[in-house]
Amino acid sequence: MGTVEPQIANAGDAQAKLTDGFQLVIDALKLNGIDTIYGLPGIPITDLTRRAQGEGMRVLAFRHEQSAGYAASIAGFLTRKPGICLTVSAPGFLNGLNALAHATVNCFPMILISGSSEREIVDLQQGDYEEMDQLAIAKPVAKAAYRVLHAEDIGVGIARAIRAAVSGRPGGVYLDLPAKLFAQSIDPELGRKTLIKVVDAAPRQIPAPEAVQRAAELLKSAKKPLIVLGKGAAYAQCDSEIRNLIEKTGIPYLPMSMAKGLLPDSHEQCASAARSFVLPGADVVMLIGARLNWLLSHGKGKTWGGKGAKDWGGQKFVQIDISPQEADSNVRIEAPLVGDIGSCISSLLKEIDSGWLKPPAAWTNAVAEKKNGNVAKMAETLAKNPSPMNFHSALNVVRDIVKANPEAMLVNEGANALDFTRSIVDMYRPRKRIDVGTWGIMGVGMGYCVAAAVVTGQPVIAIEGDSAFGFSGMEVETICRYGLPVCIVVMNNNGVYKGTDKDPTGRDPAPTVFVKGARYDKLMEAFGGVGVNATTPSELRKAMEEAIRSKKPTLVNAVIDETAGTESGRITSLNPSAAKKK
Ligand code: ADP
Ligand code: TPW
Ligand code: MG
Repeated sequence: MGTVEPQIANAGDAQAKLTDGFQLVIDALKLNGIDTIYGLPGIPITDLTRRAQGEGMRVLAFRHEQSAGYAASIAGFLTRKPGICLTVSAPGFLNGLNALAHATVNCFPMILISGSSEREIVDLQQGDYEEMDQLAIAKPVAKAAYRVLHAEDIGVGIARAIRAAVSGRPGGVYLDLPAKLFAQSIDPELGRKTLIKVVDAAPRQIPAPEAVQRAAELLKSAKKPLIVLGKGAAYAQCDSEIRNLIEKTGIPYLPMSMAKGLLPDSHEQCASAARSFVLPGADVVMLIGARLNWLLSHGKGKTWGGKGAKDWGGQKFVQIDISPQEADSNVRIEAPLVGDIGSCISSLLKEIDSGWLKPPAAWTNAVAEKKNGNVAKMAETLAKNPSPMNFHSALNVVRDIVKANPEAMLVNEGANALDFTRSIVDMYRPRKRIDVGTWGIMGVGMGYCVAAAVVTGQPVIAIEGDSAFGFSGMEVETICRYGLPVCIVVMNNNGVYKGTDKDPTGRDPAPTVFVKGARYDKLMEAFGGVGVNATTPSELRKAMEEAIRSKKPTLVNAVIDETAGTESGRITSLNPSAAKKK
């Protein structure tokens, strides 16, 4: 770098011969294979959206930046390329920031590009239009954050943002583009030379041989081994290596929610239905792209067979992760294996090929027995047809529809609507299930639907709590506008968790309840989509089958027994008041 001396032209130069900041941003993105922008126009980026579209990029405009941001984040997860969210300054930026934080927390590569106001005025706090020091605000929630002041630095800015988003542990990157930058003129040839095509943005990271050996030895010593697959394993896109490892070793495995389908949930080694048996029972656990955070009870406590809430259960851990800092974050990791999952598993397979004995039958049979018992119990519950419809009888339908359409994407958010779907609806292919992620966040739904449809070209099924849906519900217009094959099922139980709470004073509705008998289907009809009110499993089945067949945007208002849910779904223990009641 540094060989080119770009000349920023003065006003009055022959405009036709010059290029500008807008163009360089578009050229830099395209040069790096980025062809889609999720955003919302306004000063100073309206022309950027127009010109990007004019240059053949897909520009998907949302009704709220948060949805655009969530769309970009999940596009990053699905494609391993940074998802781009484009917003206006201050309020638009802040609306997008939630998704940037979400991307960082979930290890999804994303770039939030926001226009910003005039630096001189912002820095002196003189009160500019939408004045805000966005770079400073983005830093704590971003993996990296950059600002570009000169047109000739656009190439570097975008290259740095891409590399930061996808290399090592992926995350959210903020790129601040002040209004003045877009109009800066520059000679096209000089401008072109400043662009950078990023080479090997997410390099393979080969594990150290001694770390591989240590991990293999620990696994070989196990009497009751278990593999936990996390969404990092789904992200890594090394599906056949993962399948090979699991089938060659014969170790039972547990998929975290977004790792479901890496191997079909119907696989004989899948231990999902025996989770509360395998976690405390295992002696050696290999984590593949899964953190020992709250979703795995921090690797200790009663879930893992520990005596008290914070006691170690006695398991020894192997942890495959690209982040060297992840090991020992909660409990001791005996065999950290740092590298990209594909390389780590290939190396492990070589070690294991020589002299691997399948785990003792006492263990695998016990797991199978537990699992079969639980599956049979669940089948009984699913076969019931209560009136009104409940989560189980509705999700029994969704389970069949997903089985018949294994390529379809499944978006899922809510509390009971999330927990029941995760346990009842089996997944058959990798990266088909996308949900609330590490934070258990509400509001990802419709943004995820748009990105899933656009990125995969497959039908999308969204199972949404009625509260969860409300966070991004206006994006049904976006779904209709782009004519996306999305079938939304709102599990309508009249509220957050349940529809039965009352204000003790009798004045207002309780904070957890909504309008009774609301018809979310009518919202879809307002924009030309198909709305269906379903009060029975057979009505739900017919509506979903028709939605998949027709590919028309569809919203099914599935009327669910308002007493059916539990407070906080499966995580009641984290709810302070509920914990006290125990
Ligand atoms: P889950 O919520 O499914 O348990 P987490 O989000 O907690 O999964 O963990 C994902 C982990 O995967 C992160 O620690 C991240 O560093 C790791 N990871 C992401 N991509 C890769 C990769 N290509 N190779 C190795 N580890 C990865
Ligand atoms: C951004 C807190 C967790 S789950 C939930 C809320 C508000 C909604 C549950 O009701 P829903 O599901 O969707 O109707 P169901 O089936 O149990 O009735 N704000 C954000 N994220 C979270 N997680 C919350 C609030 C919450
Ligand atoms: Mg609800």
